[in-house]
Formats: sequence, structure tokens, C-alpha cells
Amino acid sequence: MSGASAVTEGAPASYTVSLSGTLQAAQTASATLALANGSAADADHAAFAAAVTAAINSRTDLAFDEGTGVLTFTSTGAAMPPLVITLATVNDTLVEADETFTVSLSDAASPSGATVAGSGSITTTIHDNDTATCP
Ligand SMILES: [Ca+2]
Ligand SMILES: [Ca+2]
Repeated sequence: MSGASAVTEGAPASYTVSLSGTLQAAQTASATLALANGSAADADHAAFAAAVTAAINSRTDLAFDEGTGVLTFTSTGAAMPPLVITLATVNDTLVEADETFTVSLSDAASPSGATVAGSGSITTTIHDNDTATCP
């Protein structure tokens, strides 16, 4: 996966999940997607699982379990179009230090027996856009 290493507070961060190689039709591949806060808190960004679901939208080749974080791709016999996840960051009015969180992909495998490998993580820094002023 690839994605944003830094965004300004209030701007969206985007992450792209792709699969190189083309699986035979009906073969499946799965991986676990997760977000872990570093110095950021849940209030600093939108809910990651909901963002993944929104990114899949009406695609029928992908399914995501918001409880377990498992993303499953079922091949149509063509290459998987990349999945672009857009995660909003919250433009609060607090004066803060930069905040970090990490989006990771792990446990890539194929329940249907194809050979699928992959992992990776991206740490994104939210740069604060608020200032405090002493009059
Ligand atoms: Ca914030
Ligand atoms: Ca702020």
C-alpha cells in the first residue's frame, strides 16, 4: 500500500491498496487493514473502518469486515483496480503539536489457495494549523 506521510489538519489523507499480479477468476485474496493512533486520537481523524467501506462503495470485487478489518478481494479474472481510501482529518481549533497515526496492511493471504504476500505500514503526520498568540 501507499499513502500520505503528512497532511495539514483538516485535509484528507489518502491510502491506496493495490494487488500486483492477476488472480484467476474466483480466486480470493485477503488482508487486514488497521489504523493505530500514535500521538493522534480518534477525535483527530474520521473512523478508518467507515472510510474503507466508503471507498469500496458499490464495488462487488471487494468486501470489508469493519469488525475484524479483513479486506477480501474476489477476482473477476482481471487485475484488481486499486482501492483508494480517503480519510478525513478533523480541523479542530486546538493549538497542538503534530499528531501521528499509522495505517497498516498485514496478514495478506489467499483463502482460496493462490499465493499472495504483502505487508506494510504508513505513518501519517497531521500538521497542526492553529496558533496561539500572546497579545
Ligand atoms: Ca487535532
Ligand atoms: Ca488543531
